Amino acid sequence: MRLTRKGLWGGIIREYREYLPEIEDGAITTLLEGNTPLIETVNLKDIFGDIRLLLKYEGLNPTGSFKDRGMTMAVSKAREEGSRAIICASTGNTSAAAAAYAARAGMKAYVLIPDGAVALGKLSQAIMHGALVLQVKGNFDEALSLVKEITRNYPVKMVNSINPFRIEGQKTGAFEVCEHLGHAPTYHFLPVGNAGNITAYWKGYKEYEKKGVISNLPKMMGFQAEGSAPIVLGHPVADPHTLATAIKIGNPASWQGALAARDESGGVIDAVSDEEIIEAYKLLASREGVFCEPASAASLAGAVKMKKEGVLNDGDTIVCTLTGHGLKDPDNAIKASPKPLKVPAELKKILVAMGL
Ligand code: AN7
Repeated sequence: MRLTRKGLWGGIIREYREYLPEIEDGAITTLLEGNTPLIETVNLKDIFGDIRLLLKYEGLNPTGSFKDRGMTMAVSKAREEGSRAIICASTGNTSAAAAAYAARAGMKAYVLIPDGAVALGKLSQAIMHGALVLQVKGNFDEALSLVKEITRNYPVKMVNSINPFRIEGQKTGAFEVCEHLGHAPTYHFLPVGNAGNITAYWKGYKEYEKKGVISNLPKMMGFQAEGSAPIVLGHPVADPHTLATAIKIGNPASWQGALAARDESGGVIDAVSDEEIIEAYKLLASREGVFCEPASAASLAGAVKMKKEGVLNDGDTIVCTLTGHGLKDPDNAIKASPKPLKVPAELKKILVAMGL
């Protein structure tokens, strides 16, 4: 196990090559994703007591989400195969990553996003990186069906997480957690949308255990938003709802992967309400100084819920993956917070407003 590293980080393909599908040097397309911090929480003892709680802050990837880990693999492989164009349906973050990595590879990116349901930062990224952005008058699930149809008939490479290389790249998140801790956590909490990431983390943990890098496996704890919780309900949701637009998905592509992660690890797939998500979102920003997007906070909201239900114990080590950066979704941040005070440019009035 590499508990310390020498030299500069080379991105997940170069760092974890022996654990990933083979790939030609010349095809590697990287923005040096990965190597994100595992931040120990220090101000949540009133909620978690003697539980050790750490945050895997994936918002610090190059395009601000965990999608970069999968996208470096998917785009590099597409390039190796000679593809000239990639396509995805997305609730936002996949489109941002696809657009950036396609730009880097000199490829065309087509992204289909649900009209009006993608956070502002993500939309700005896809546009800035030069993707053709198609705002579909429908939801994510409809957009994904259309993408599948297009890739069946045209030479455009699908980079949604149905593409197995996406999962391969994303499993490196689990590797990093093990290296940082020196072991696997007791529980690993994740938000669940299309369920690719929980599938990928579980694959990563199992591979490290098989290779003898770790000797324990975590229980995988996936949380959907209450209005978009097909896996919890046991059937697809035709018209999913949640303010956490990243996980507003009614028919997850990796449904079976999520069930396997839950059942093999002895974990849980459950739901949290939008209110619980916003509470966790504000708690992280205001108490820990860590800003994630609403969907990401479903992981912590899930941990709070499990603590309240008596599932977690003192001495447990818990990791919550914070999948995307808070700056992705400025509208929800502003909505969740008190309005800044407007003051005249006068010292006296400012001092009064400051309570001095
Ligand atoms: C911040 O970008 O599906 O369960 O199209 O952006 O692996 O789908 C995003 C998903 C969690 C859920 N947190 O992960 C997309 C997309 C954030 C996300 C998820 C997403 P999966």
